Amino acid sequence: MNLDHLTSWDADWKGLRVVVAGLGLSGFSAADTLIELGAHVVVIDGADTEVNRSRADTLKIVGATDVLLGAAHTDALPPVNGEAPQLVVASPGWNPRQPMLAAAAEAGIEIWGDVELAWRVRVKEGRKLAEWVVITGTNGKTTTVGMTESIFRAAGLRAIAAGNVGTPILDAIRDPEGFDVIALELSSFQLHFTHTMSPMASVVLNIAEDHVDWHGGFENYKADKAKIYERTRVAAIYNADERVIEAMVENADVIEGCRAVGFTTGVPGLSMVGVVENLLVDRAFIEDRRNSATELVALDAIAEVVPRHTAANAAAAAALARAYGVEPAAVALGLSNFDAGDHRIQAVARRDDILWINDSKATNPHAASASLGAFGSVVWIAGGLSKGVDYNELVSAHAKRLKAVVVIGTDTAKLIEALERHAPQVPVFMTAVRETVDETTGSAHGWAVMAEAVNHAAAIATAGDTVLMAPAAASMDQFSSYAQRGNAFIDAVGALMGEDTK
Ligand code: UMA
Repeated sequence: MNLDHLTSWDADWKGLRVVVAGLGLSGFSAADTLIELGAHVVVIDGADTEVNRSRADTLKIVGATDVLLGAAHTDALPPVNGEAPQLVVASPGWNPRQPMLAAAAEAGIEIWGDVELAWRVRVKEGRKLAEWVVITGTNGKTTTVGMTESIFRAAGLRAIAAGNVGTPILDAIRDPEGFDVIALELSSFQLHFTHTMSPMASVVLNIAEDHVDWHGGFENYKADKAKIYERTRVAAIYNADERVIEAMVENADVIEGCRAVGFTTGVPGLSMVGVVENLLVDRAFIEDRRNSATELVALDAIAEVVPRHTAANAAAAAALARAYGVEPAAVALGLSNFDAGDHRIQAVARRDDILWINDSKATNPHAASASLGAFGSVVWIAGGLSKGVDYNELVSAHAKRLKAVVVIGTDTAKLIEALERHAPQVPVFMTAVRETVDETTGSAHGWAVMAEAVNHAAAIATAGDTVLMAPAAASMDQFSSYAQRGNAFIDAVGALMGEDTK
């Protein structure tokens, strides 16, 4: 069925037969929205858990046609009101090769993500229409989206950070007061299922191997990331230090008049935001950009220590905000106000000249590389769900600074192989591989694993060392999230030190 006419909240959604795949954050918001629009909605989710059962009850009360929980329901397309569905809305965690989605594609049924749905319903009579500035990249997305939101707020705008950062975009869209601007973090999964979005400004922060399993290869991953630039209207912003990203902009089909704007941590060329000495400066959004640059903010006003990747994120956020028309003073205020939050290169304790760092947010080699590079002699706690990535480059680049490695996680063969190949002299300590799922709640909790890892590290580290928990892998094999993994580390370090952490 052709769904091209469904481009506003006020279009005729009534009676549309939709299957929503997934009952997590995005699936719930998509189903709830579609029901409100008058569509017939069947929701399916492979997990028949207490949380899902309670969400299912809520959706049924508001008018879902059906909610089907359990693995048996995810293999085939369910009918909606006895007929084939006309649309499938997939949650980002669903792999396009998963049997139900593959069947939908085979049958020629459109598959949207919640972002595509949100783009189509963002126009509603009587509600403020928000501009979208959109952000992707392998690392730094959440920081950049937060910085961007902070700048917009400093400029007095009603702004929100939404998308992969945690607040589903449909929740932001349906906010009764509406927003002037939405800073939207998009994962490669979300981009895969997004087809008609036309943002005001867009940026790819950086590209490195990640989520290779889901996409079926690095090339597919890059292609999905590049989709962010399609139909951009004002500024397609690229990392000027990564040629592959500039090429994505060159190849994108943007709206006429859209400019390509670079960001860099070096001296900016024409039409770039970059760094001169200790200042973030704009040579893109000013009149006389050929001959001059405008100061935005001093880097040391952003944080005490500004590693290179933080400066890059700030430059990207500033470029997005400047594309919207935010004044330099608000960029300075917004970046100074921004607080990076926990689990990203977070100093947890220092005792006997040993520094303990929680970088649980380092869920892939690229992110782990940024933090390993910041320290001298490191006892590295690493491992988890590898998501099919390769560790050879990471280990060979940092072998010299590794004093020892403590391995956690259940999917560590590739990491261990890389350590044997590129760092054979570095001692490797294994924690006992174990399942950590709590039988009553059904969720993972790796407290004991992390306590064991921290005790190993404590036995090895001496004055001048850093114990760095930057796993270069996802957490879900032994923890419920990277935040829980980080908290487990903080707790274990706290227990080791007695009361006197920090
Ligand atoms: N499910 C199935 N079958 C499948 C896959 C999933 O039944 O094959 C079900 C699960 O049982 C679960 C539901 O689908 O109930 C989960 O859906 P989901 O994994 O897509 O997660 P949501 O709760 O909808 O959260 C998603 C993002 N999750 C993922 O991309 C995996 C969240 O990003 C995001 O914050 C949220 O939408 C709001 O937009 C999280 C994430 O890990 C933080 N992102 C990855 C990353 O940052 O690296 C991409």
